[in-house]
Amino acid sequence: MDYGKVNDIMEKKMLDELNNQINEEIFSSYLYLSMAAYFENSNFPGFATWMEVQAQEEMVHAMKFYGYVIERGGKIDLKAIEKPQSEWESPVHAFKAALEHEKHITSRINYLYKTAREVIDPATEIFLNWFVTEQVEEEANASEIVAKMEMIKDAPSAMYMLDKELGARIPLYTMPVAQ
Ligand code: OFO
Repeated sequence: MDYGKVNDIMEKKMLDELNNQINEEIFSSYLYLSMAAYFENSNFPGFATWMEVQAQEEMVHAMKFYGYVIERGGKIDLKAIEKPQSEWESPVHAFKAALEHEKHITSRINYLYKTAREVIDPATEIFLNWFVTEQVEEEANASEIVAKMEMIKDAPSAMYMLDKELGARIPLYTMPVAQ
């Protein structure tokens, strides 16, 4: 009986796209770090903290793809990271850009999922499930912040409160104390 492709060797197309995703996730981290720096310079330390934690999360995403490629015996192919934008017109413009970026990442994850189906790679499909769920949360978080900012319309005291609220986000890790 012909079972089709049932071995465990990853298709080149799948491997290439997983390697591209490592780059996408590291770029996401870079972009959010750039937004964190923009907020620091604009005197919104809470928004900066939120973006810094977001940048940490994106590195974790990159490492999940990295670890998975290695686990499957694939070759890691790291590419150059694009320079991110460094200035935005206002905080709401930056968060809108973050939301648009998350929508782009969702379309990338969906494309990876489609590719896994095409090349009959159920292990990768299952691996991607976590990211499918994560993207729903990522878009919802950014969209909620944009909605709040649009409601506030730059009113200074409300922006101050929102900055405080977002600044309560807990970092995934803190820098070790210098020896
Ligand atoms: Fe923001 O989820 Fe990864 O990129």
